Amino acid sequence: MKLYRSLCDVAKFRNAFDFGGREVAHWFPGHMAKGLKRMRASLKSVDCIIEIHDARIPLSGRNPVFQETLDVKPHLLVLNKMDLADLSNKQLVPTVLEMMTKSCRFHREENHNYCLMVIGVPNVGKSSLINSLRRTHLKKGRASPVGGEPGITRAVLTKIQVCERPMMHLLDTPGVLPPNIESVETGMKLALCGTILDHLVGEDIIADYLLYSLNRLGNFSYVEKYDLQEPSDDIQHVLKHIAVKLRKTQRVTAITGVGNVNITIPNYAAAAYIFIRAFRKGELGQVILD
Ligand SMILES: Nc1nc2c(ncn2[C@@H]2O[C@H](COP(=O)(O)OP(=O)(O)OP(=O)(O)O)[C@@H](O)[C@H]2O)c(=O)[nH]1
Ligand SMILES: [Mg+2]
Repeated sequence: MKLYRSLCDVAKFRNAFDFGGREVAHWFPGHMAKGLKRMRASLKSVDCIIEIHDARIPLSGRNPVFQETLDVKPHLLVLNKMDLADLSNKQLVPTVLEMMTKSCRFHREENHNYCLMVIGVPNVGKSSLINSLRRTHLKKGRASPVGGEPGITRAVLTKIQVCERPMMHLLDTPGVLPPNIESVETGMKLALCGTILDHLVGEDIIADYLLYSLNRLGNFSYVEKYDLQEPSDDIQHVLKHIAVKLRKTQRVTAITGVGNVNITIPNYAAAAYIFIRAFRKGELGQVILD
């Protein structure tokens, strides 16, 4: 791997991102408000809450609304989307069991039938975690649909068995964002990690924020991956290389004074889509944005 991080390289990068007067992304559709209400209503039958976080945004990914409205103890925070996720899955059942049996509220001798609620912002892997626990402990297939876009789970509180001894059910819930996201920067990190629908923020700006973040963190894996000469802070330049390398170009006809000419231009929108997806799949390396 080449080492680009000379003083000269660092100096040429932006040290702040220009949001250009953008407003905080707002995505709090009906299913989130309804979901939150139903989650609160079923707290009485819940023995433990598992709150899933995207490990890349341990701070920005926290939804303060959960702390305010779903204040049930025990409450376990799980950092998902990291390589050790499989390992933590296996440890999860013994961990929550210990938490529940130690907690006064659930010190009920006769209760060996546990109900846990899995909460988190959209697309962090709540349903994946439930499926994975079910696979590990019951050797059973997928019970909850999973997808690369936020807002896959909309049905409120589907109860899924994940373990036989002890009998444990998990309640899957729709991902919920805070109704008011703290700042544009927090919103951009949430968008980059796929918790907000891309078109509500704009893939062009998400791609630029990704480039800014990679450079800020000295992560230049994109340079070799997309055949650039050196790191760049110019998103158009980077997207052009991505488009050319992956043949995302368009033939257009230009009208000139001496007749029509066919020219090939990069498809910047397709390149931005590819750049963002590569980051989300971990192809640009592991990154902590906070
Ligand atoms: N790289 C990586 N991807 C993961 C991990 N866990 C889940 N995913 C992916 O993240 C995406 C979202 O997973 P889901 O389980 O649908 O997330 P969710 O929190 O249930 O999402 P909503 O129902 O939309 O709120 C899917 O593409 C999963 O394959 C993980 O540990 N690492
Ligand atoms: Mg889900």
